[in-house]
Amino acid sequence: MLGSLLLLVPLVGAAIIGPRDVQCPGYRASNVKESENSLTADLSLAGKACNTYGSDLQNLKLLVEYQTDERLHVMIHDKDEEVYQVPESVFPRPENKDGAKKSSALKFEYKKNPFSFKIKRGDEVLFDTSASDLIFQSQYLGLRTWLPEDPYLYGMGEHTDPMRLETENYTRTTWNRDSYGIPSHSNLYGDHPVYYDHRGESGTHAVFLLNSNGMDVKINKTDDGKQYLEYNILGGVFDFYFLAGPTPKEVSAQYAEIVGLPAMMSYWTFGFHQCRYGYQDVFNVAEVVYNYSQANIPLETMWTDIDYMDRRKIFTLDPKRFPLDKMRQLVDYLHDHDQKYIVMVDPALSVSDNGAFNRGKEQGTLMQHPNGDLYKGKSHTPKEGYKLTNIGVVWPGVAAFPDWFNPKTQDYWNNEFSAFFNANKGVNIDGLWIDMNEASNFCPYPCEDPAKFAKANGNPPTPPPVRENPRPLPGFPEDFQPPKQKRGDRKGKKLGLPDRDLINPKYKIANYAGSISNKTIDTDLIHAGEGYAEYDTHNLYGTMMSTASRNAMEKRRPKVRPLVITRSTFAGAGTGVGHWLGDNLSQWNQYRISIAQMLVFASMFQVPMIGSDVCGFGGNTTEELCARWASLGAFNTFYRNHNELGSISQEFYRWDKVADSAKKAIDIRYRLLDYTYTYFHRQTQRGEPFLMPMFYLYPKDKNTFSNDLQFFYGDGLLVSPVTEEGKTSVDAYFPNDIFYDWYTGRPVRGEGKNKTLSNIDITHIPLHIRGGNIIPLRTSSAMTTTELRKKGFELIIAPGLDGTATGSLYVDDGDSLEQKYTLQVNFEFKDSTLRIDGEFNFGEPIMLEKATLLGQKDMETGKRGADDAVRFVRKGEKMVKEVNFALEKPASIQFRGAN
Ligand code: MIG
Repeated sequence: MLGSLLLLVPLVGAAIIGPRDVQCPGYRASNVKESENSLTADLSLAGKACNTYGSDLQNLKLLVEYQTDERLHVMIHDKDEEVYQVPESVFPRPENKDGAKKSSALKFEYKKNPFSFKIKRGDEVLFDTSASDLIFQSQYLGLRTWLPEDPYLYGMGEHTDPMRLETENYTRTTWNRDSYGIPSHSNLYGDHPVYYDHRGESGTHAVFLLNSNGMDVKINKTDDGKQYLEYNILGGVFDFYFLAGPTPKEVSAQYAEIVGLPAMMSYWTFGFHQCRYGYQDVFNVAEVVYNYSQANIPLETMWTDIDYMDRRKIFTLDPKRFPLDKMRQLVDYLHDHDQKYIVMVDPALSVSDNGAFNRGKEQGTLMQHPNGDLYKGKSHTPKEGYKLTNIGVVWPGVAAFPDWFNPKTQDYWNNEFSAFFNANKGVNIDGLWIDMNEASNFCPYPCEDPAKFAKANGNPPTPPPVRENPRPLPGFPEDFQPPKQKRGDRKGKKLGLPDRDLINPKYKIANYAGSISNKTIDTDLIHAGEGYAEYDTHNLYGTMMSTASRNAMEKRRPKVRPLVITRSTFAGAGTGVGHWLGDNLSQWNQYRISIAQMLVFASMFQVPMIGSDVCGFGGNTTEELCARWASLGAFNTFYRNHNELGSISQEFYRWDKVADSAKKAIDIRYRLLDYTYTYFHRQTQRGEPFLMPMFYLYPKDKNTFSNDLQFFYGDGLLVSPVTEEGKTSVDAYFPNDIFYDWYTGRPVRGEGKNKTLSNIDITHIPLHIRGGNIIPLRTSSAMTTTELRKKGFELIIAPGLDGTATGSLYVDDGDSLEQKYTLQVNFEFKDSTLRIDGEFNFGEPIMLEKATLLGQKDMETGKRGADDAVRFVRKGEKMVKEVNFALEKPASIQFRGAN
């Protein structure tokens, strides 16, 4: 009894100390200057420093910019700009456009003493920092905003909690972490410090805090019941972007303006992918490819995990199990059959490898501690005087990590890729899978730490940073002038304050892995280049590896869109790569939560290429779970079956029912592939999301706000999977609107209530077309996407309650970064007439063979159209075609390109 009480003491002591719980003086605003589109002020500490988690900074600056009429930028930073800021090289800042205070949808209001501010949209207060005094310390930032009662908040990833965030006693920590089993209420692989706040009738907005430091965002109520959200951050500055919405779709698009529009993906990447950890040799891999073709299940891409490496060393092949000549034959085989191949690359380099590791060592592209030691441990004696900077133990044993901040690392990485993945001599991969880039380190902290010792002794002293000219020198040449600053009077280098405890900051974020250096790279490591600390940039490691890898892939195949699937991400990752949701388990709750995860990444974080390990990664799946997941996965943009070493095999052909489910779902997915491609492409152009939670399309219908088990696959399709084990029915919500059953075409009038859909065996997934949409489809599916592209098109016209419908179709060559020929057409159905309008600028003829109008009394004779061929002229000539559905004729319309 006594023992357990004693144990509780330190826990209570460490718990929940936020900006409200410590008496800090806050700041006072002075020297306020306002212009049409900005406001600046000085903030000075309004009393005696409280120095709770480091020392309070005396002087801060406030910068408010009306960047667009929907985007307000509010920044609070140290006067000298020494405090770390996310480097522009990793996260380019959005352009400050022509927003103005007068026309802005958002208003900034402030109080001078103690300083606090409010963000308003009309009369609606969106953000109000008067909830606490502002704290800005060397190793802690604290700020709390009031929120309305019972708020609907989303985002703040990566996590596996319900899509709508909990509002009491809830902490979201961001600190990228290798997180096997993806437990709920823990920090996972990526960092996306943005939350969406949906307020129904009054609209949606988002708050993005551009900060890469570790943080706890706490959502809770005060003792007297007032709702708040609170930031507790280990460093950096307050760099807020407020996005006005007011619709959820608009907020997503506004967020894309900040983090960047997502990358377009090749047509084939939407095909089905098969992977597992534990294919023991190249034969095993070939066998799986063969089995898929025998089972008549389309397999677009085969993957190989770290199994192919020589004792887990990157850029090597196991000479016995995955010998080069056989690997090349395997890849040739796949390519001959219009299939693709992908392998994994980890960041860590084995120190016992004399290939890539040695080259990195020679080129100095591996991480080093400030004293130049690559090895830190007594047991790892530096070889021949070479001081290896290396931190950990990963798969290949003792390992070093590339330093992405080093300007030489990109070349190093490019060269490794072009040699190992050489099309003529190496493994000619089509896409890339990167893992362990949080970065993950198996060796717990302190993994042995000579750096600490050296630091204590001041050996060697760190040289002062290289200076840029700190002030203007009138009359001197340009090179002597300080670099031009876009905003404010930026003096410092924004590299981070000196004399911080980079290992054990006083404020402890709720990192699931314990101390911030545990199971990752030591946070006191100083990067090459500018000299950023890992403490500040930890959350950027995975995304920097992503960029370097995408660049390296582009180098070896300069014309095509690279596919890189990464585990660790930061805000903006979608501009270059896709993400899989990591090491889930073959369990029903993880099947369910994968929907929320996918939706949040795709719509709110702008990482639209997204999917979970279908059938589950860890543990053993079951026939039922795998069958259900095979069809759910078909409605993830990234659709891959993946499994852990040691688990039972789970390729779709292992069970008849699973094979049936997969075949049916892939058939639908492939027929819809150009619909997917069209709207995915739209997201890459405009930021308008493709995969969406229900409330995105029904933002005023409260019943949709927390629904994270159904979702929209584009504007036109509602997916309502069965989500409970042992069930063949699902209570699906249908908003007040008209829907049509995908399989029968029968109208389903939504009434703002649940409907029970029943008799759904495990090979089936409920799917409804949303009225108001015209869906372009291939007339039939195929075994590969290459074959699929040869099929013609048909349209399904699903009139909305007002009798009209719209849709579009985008077609390009499917693979090139630069497109010469594209087809972009819009469809509109109104007054019994289908109008086709757009640009036909495409090399090959595209056939529109059929159009089906839903909602007719007799569905069979409901197929109407015109048999006159529609000819489209090449080279961007405008085309317009009207098809009268009053004609009682079977439809056959042809888009013909060339003559
Ligand atoms: O420590 O490469 O999330 O997909 O199969 C585990 C082996 C390393 C973790 C990845 C998983 C992959 C596995 N990797």
